[in-house]
Amino acid sequence: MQKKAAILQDISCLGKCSAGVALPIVSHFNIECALLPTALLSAHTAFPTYTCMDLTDMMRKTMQDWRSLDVCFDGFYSGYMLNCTQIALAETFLDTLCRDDTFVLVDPVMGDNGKAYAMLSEAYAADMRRLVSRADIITPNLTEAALLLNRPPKLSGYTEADIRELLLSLHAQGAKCPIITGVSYAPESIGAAYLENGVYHYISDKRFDHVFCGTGDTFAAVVFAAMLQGSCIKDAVTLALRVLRKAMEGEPQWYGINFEAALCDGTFLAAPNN
Ligand code: PXL
Repeated sequence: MQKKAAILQDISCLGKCSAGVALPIVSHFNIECALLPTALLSAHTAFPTYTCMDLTDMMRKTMQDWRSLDVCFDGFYSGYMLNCTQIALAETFLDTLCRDDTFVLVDPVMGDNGKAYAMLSEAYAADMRRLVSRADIITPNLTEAALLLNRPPKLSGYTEADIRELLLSLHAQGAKCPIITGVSYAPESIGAAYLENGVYHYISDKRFDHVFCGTGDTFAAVVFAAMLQGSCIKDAVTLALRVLRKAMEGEPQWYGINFEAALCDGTFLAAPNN
């Protein structure tokens, strides 16, 4: 049976992130996607100007409709959400439209490069802490890991011991399997560190200097889709890093990475059970 995934993300009409990245990637793994949009933006928030429509009411009504249709999802992946009400709706979604064995990935999108996004408040971070404790996998970057732990974000200078401590603290706070992205111990490489059954692992790939909105969304979408199709964490993370490398080779595009190139390269996204 084809797997069904629910994706809670914004739609950014210009720029490559969130639903614009998640839908093509997850579909590429032969997974049927249902999108629950959290917001509609004229462009993502890294553009100098943008207009944002809050879709909280639409989320509530859509969930009512889906419940009346008796739909139930094999996978749940949440990303950019605007407010605490949306986080609460995500929890209700898990309670009413998912099963106990639904695979859950929460990307706690709250900031990047040491800076919190505009929607962040203490209440938002506290509610996000509750949501991440419901997930099988969480994929914070270093800034988001610090925010989840209520610490000031630090940009660089992390040692392996620091990263282990961050992962163990996230785990102690309820995250089953935290994967921290953007971890670099050498100038030429960058990757992801994670805890699996309490054991530390680190996988890296080539580092690129340019920084793009949507990189974390691409990583999370590949890990989500590969694991929903049966990959282990190690294979899913390795694949996601290879996709990022392919997407960042060539000309830098400031509005987003070239994930399409990776999608068109058949060997990149060959999921084990497709
Ligand atoms: O990539 C995360 C993200 C998602 N959605 C919107 C964003 C960003 C990052 O800036 O602006 C609207």
